Amino acid sequence: MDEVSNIVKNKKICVIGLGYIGLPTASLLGTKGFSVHGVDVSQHVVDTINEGKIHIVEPDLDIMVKSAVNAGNLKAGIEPVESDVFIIAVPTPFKGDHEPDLSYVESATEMISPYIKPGNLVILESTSPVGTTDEVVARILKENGHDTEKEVCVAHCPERVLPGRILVELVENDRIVGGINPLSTEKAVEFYNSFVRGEVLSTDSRTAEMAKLTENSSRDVGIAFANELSLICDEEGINVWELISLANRHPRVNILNPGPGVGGHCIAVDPWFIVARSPQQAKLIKTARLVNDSKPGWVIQKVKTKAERFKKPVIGCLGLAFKADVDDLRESPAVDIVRQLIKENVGDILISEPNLSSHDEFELLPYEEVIRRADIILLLVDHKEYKTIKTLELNEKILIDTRGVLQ
Ligand code: SAJ
Repeated sequence: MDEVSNIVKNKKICVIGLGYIGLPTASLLGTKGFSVHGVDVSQHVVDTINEGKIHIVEPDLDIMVKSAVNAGNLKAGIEPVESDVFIIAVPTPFKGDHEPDLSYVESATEMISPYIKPGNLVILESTSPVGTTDEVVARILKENGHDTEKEVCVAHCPERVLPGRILVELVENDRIVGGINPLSTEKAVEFYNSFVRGEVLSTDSRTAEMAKLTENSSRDVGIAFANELSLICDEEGINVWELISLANRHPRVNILNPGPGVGGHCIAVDPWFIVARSPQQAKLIKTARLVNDSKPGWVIQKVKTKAERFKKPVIGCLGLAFKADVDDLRESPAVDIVRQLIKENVGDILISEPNLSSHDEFELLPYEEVIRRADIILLLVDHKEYKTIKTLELNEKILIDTRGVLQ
């Protein structure tokens, strides 16, 4: 690895998109001695980073950004600069009827195109439908006059980091690297080997794209199974948490946890990229998405049924984030549930989210106050703070625990 590091050290890296993947990647590379230029469309994001500060919450990211900026190895701007390696880390959401929206990938590719020279390596890290690296990124570069057969290498290396553990996983996780041709694969593998401690596995770009979608679909299908079990157990009067912990004592069974639905910008999105291209074949993957997407509606119905017992019910909602111990509300089922309860005027809604100090839309209260004042306690996220709540404190209150924290 040292030999490879020497080859790529001092190279210039341009990272497009300074969000949850781009910023940690840019700052990590900066602290490894690369000269990194980060690009973001938001002037606020650019200014924040150039001050050595961060605009997202992720453990230790502030320290890493500060150290890369202070060392002079990380600068941000709204335009790219000439570099040796270009990393595209922009969002790939879906639009309309769950069709992939590749407009950010397209505009990022157009944006870097004037700065690309022979010998450069372009890497797409954004999670993408099969074919994107070749049919979108390489195609646009070719249309702009670049020779992607021999002179400019293009590869996909999907990010696989878990929010909350991004900086650890960026270095420790194995990476899958797939080029649009063998030379591109070789160059991209060499690059990742210079800063990744995990194994760098090589394949072609289409398999790399499908591998990432497969990982997240596999988790989505697993969670859908757990969520379906929770509905069955509710009908049967069985505690699903006890059931799963018993079933998981089998040496070859490992059931995931039910919850109020699947959130975040990855697992609730990526399986649709497979369904969009293979609608006839991807039956199980699509059904899992529908099962998980229907869970918030089921939780809302549960709350409404319990609320009927009260004249003016006070409903205490614990948690807004899409999962435990993060401040990220993107695609959060908890937010959808709270919003709907307010919209339908189901009762007085009190909300706690210990990872946020305030929120534009919701008034946030300390969770102790929410518990004290509520008739119905709706636990939506398994934040560590809530795990310290003693069930005795809940007295006669009605508990709807979607995460099995207070069982
Ligand atoms: N969830 C459950 N039950 C579980 C596990 C998760 O309901 O047993 C819910 C969570 O509460 C959350 C959602 O699923 O709402 C997703 O959370 P997560 O922790 O499973 O995953 P993400 O979205 O934070 O990160 C995933 C990771 N993928 C896999 O574990 C296969 C991560 O490695 C990827 O890099 C990331 O997606 C991504 O960016 O694609």
